[in-house]
Amino acid sequence: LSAGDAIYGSGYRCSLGFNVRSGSTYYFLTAGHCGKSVPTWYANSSSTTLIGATVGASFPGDDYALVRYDNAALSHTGGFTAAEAYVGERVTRTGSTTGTHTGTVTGLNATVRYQGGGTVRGLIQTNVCAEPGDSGGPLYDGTKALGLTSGGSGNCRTGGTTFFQPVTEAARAYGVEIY
Ligand code: TYR
Repeated sequence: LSAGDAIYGSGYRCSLGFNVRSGSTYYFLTAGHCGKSVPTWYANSSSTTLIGATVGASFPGDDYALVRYDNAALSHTGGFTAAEAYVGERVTRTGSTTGTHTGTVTGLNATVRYQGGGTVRGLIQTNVCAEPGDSGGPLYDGTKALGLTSGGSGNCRTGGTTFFQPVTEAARAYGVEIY
């Protein structure tokens, strides 16, 4: 699996953020609000292809989760290096609902209070659109891994504002390396 692919569990669909590793154990990062709701992830909506278990999730406050690859038959493509986003940076987002969209970083260290509960701090703000199901998917600049899709407003027809969890903080929290 690779960045932006659909992941399924407990009736939810989210998106894979970035593949990561600790030694020879492979995982991926996704959104914390996805991980909080789903203990076991599958690669298909019929839940016949296991990916693995959510082994950590942080939401609210932050919005990141760690999922282990428990199915050795699955590939886990890399190619990214973790980096910090900067204001004005041209960025790209990929997700399982709306595919790939581009835009610009418009702010850093944003605080968002989501409807339905939960305030998340320290987010990257962008004018890239996203929609439900894109959550957890990657924000990147070329091969620089920047963020995980958290939430926002608008849509990919009229445009939107989307907030992202910085990946550096998530990788540090779990002691894993983006590759
Ligand atoms: N939070 C949404 C999810 O869980 C993702 C999303 C992002 C939704 C931006 C709307 C939006 O404007 O999939």
